Amino acid sequence: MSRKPKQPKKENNGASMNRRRFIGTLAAAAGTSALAGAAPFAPTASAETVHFTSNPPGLGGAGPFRSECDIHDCDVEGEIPSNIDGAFYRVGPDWQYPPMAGNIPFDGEGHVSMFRISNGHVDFKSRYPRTQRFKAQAAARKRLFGMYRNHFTDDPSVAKLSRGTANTHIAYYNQKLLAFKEDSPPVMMDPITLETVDDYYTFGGGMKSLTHSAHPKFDHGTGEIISYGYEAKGFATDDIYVFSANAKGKVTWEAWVKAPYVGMIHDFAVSKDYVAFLAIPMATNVERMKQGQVHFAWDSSLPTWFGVMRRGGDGKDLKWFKGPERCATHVMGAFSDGNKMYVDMDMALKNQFPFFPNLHGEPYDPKAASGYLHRLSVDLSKKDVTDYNMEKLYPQSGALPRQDDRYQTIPYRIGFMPTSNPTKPLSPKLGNVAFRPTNSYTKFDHANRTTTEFWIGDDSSLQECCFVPRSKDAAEGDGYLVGVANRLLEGGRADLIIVDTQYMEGQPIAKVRLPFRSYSQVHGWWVPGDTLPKA
Ligand code: V55
Ligand code: FE
Repeated sequence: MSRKPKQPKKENNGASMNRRRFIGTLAAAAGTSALAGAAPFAPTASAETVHFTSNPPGLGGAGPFRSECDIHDCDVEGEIPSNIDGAFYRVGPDWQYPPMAGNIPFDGEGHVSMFRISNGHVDFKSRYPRTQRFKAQAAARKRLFGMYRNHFTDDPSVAKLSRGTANTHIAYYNQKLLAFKEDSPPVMMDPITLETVDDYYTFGGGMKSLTHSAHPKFDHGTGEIISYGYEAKGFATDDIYVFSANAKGKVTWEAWVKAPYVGMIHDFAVSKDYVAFLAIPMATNVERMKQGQVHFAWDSSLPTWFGVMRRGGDGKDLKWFKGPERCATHVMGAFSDGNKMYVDMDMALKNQFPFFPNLHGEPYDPKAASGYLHRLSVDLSKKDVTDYNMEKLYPQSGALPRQDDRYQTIPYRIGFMPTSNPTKPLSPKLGNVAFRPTNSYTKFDHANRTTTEFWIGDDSSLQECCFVPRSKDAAEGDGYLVGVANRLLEGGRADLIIVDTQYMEGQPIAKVRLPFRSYSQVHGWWVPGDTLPKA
């Protein structure tokens, strides 16, 4: 089936908008919930009117932003050292049109922003990637795609288009940005202008998978990308495609393997010698999809499976090791030592996504959804071993762990993660909030299992951070963290925060003040200025 860009015919066969309000479920990290209830609306309103309910589901409670904008010379409080030169890119969902009732924050159109930092100055730019989906909806002036990863709910006119929203992660590869959604191939963007260059990038046809993960890994030395797709032969297939491509876009290795069951495989791990996957009980549920629901439901009766295979091999050696019900989404870092493979992930007992339903009707349990860093490991030389090992590394709870990305695929020592410190005060000014904001970045040193913490204060919530090396050859973890903070007493207005990793306990060295809230990031990526194309 060809999914090359094609504009659908302009026809008016979409269902009229359902204006019923629904419960807006938000990110676990910073959720509040809106009240459900029927909202009366004027019967004279046209079905084609673009109108957002007061609270469509947005990550972190952010409403639709929808503004593509440029700010030349942002307001900077503090001083940005001149050794910070590069671009911080971030992406997150930002509804283009009002979502179908019951849809979830993860289905908003990807919106990419860039903070270009140089000589103490910051220029900001934000653009929607022109996905096939975005272009079709813009032309029709309405929503054409239905529920999260559910093609059964789409307008028939878009059946041949890529459903990808490019809303999850962004990375720099071969002088271009790639914006990812795990149900489709990447969307390629120009790193200077943020214009979309290719709405369906397949490594020149070299990538055989119909999907591509949001979490490729990069070999810092060679620029090689190592990546995969799940449901790789199409909807609800148990095929995983693993591949690598050199720094110039040529696929140099590929293997097809099978998943133990069909479900979300959001991130993976790559070491010098091995590739590892964790299959979690977030199972693809075709029956529910046919009833108009989202792609996944959490099946607590399923085990987890940790699969390890040789990197560069044919995949026949892939072995799945069993574990109990757990939710884990992101890899901080991974490494191997001879026959032993180690993968560090934040891990929780139960479903961490309030907006993905529990199959057996259990209510969402925020305590069981709290993630803690765990080290998963197996010794591949022990032929009779059937289960993987799991060690809890630290007491801090959090999500979205990162590392010094120069250490992807090789032994690493330093990691970072947004956390919430339960011992810090909650500002009475925040009112009676039912949640504790994520207001720390914790630095983890695995060499001695120590931590240091940057705490932003009780009136802010922090999004994911990215690490910026102090210089090209700075020691591991020596540099800065960049990340967006929402100021909760200012309607969530956004500041880019810059923290020195040697002075985690101090104040940010600089704050880049945006005059608005913006959308919430899922993931971000730092690109050193000397590797960017000349403007
Ligand atoms: C994640 C995010 C997604 C998704 C699946 O853990 C998993 C993150 C923003 O979309 O579709
Ligand atoms: Fe992710």
